[in-house]
Amino acid sequence: MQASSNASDLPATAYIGISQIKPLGVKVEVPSAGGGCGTHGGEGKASCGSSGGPDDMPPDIWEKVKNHPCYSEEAHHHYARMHVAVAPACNIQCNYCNRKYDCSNESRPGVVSQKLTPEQAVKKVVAVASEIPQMTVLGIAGPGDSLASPKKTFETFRMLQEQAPDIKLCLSTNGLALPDLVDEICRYNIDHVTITINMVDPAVGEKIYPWIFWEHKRVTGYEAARILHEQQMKGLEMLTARGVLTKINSVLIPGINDAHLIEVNREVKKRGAFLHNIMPLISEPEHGTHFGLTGQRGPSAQELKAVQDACMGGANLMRHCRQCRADAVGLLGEDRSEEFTLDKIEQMEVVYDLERRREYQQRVEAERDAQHAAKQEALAASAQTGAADRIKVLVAVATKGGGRVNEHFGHVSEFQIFEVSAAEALFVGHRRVDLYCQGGYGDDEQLPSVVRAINDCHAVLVAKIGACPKDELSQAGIEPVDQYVGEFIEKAALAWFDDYRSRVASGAIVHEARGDASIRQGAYTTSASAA
Ligand code: CLF
Ligand code: SF4
Repeated sequence: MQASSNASDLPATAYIGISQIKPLGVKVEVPSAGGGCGTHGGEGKASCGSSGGPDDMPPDIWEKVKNHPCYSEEAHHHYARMHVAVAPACNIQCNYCNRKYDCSNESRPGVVSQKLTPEQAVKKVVAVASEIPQMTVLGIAGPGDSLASPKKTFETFRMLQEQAPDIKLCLSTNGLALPDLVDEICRYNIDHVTITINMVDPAVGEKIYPWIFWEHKRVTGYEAARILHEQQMKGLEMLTARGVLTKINSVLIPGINDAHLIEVNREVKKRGAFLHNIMPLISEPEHGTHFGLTGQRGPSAQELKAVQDACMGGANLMRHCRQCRADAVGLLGEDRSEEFTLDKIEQMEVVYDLERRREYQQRVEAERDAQHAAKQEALAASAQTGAADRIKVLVAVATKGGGRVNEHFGHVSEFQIFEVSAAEALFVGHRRVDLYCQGGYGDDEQLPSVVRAINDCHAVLVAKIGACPKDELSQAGIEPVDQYVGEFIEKAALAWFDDYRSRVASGAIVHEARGDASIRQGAYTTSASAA
């Protein structure tokens, strides 16, 4: 195994401010894939990312990701995933986790409503898939570590494969037990595995992991982090060799691993990771975690984006993660788990109609093709106007799905954020907010928090907006835009940007940089997701 510190041009343990981080700009050499059952190794995967499409990757890889909402940014506008909480145990301790809550690796801190047996879990998946034909992926992501309870995890996958063979299987793990279970993962055709890797240097790791449970005893400190690191790297290499698409999740912890995540990105790319998902630490005292209780803060929106941008050129980035619950159901950013409690499933008449699911998904594909064509058309039009300037701005978009500007400002619980330039409109994240519209009336007390959440944006694209929020946004320097109702997002964002540039060029307005924005902690609360 290559020592992580040798591969970096930054000292692995040195802390530098996020503002000092520069984009990588270097190509990392990718070793050829190992043998085994894998047919696509590191180099094939590394050329494509979550925003890639069929033109950016081999057809067999596209087949695996095209309707996986986490592995394809485009797919997440159309397809849903669900998690079943069958894996309660964990074999390590992370300083951002409280055992009473969901696994923070793949879910926000929040109590899992119901832990399930494999039989209950499969029943629930079949019921959800019957009701939500765009639900294409089952993930096991806790509430502990999926591979710390391997019997329950694999039994669930085995039974589901028999009953709903079209559903893709996905799991997430801290990686400690991974090398021993790669054969099982391949046996059940689990094509998507997430490993949470927060460090590639045990000196950084010991600040994140107080202990691991290893070979029947508790190991602490540097040694614990060293073992975990070695298992994670070994597991990733084994998955790559077998052709399993692997995503790496990293929790960005300011002052501990922010600068170091660039090196993590390099190391996982070398080992064939398909995607790297850098997520903000969620840390509040009321979560009862070590970090929450000791005042460790999470990053701001600009800090998160700076680290993500600095990793461009390394492993491809996922930026649309919603840090969802270990029992989440629905599109990313929505949670329909309350509709599918065990009691409710008992009352449901469940018919698993594979044909209906296929027909529905064909209609979704037609919509995606239209979205793709609209984006290409808008880019071509934008190119013709000549991009003499290098202006790049963020815009917030109100959408309820389908990749269109189709939500009222007052009904938004999450804005999608696009970075727009003359050359492209790129999805770069989302911002959770409290609903402005409460029971049919605008709640003006919510407006400052909405402005704070999108304060780094130059405009907000909405289907409709009232006079009061319009004024408040304008005063804050954020342009409310409601003339692109129902348009595909990229097309609308590029069209607005063309107009913006021409106003700047004519001197009608002055282009100015925006400030920072805050990421809402404990993002998915009931009040925000209700309604
Ligand atoms: Fe679930 Fe994770 Fe599979 Fe997705 S989630 S096990 S890869 S199906 Fe997705 Fe949720 Fe982010 Fe995870 S949005 S937390 S990345
Ligand atoms: Fe918690 Fe997940 Fe870390 Fe285990 S791996 S301690 S469940 S965050």
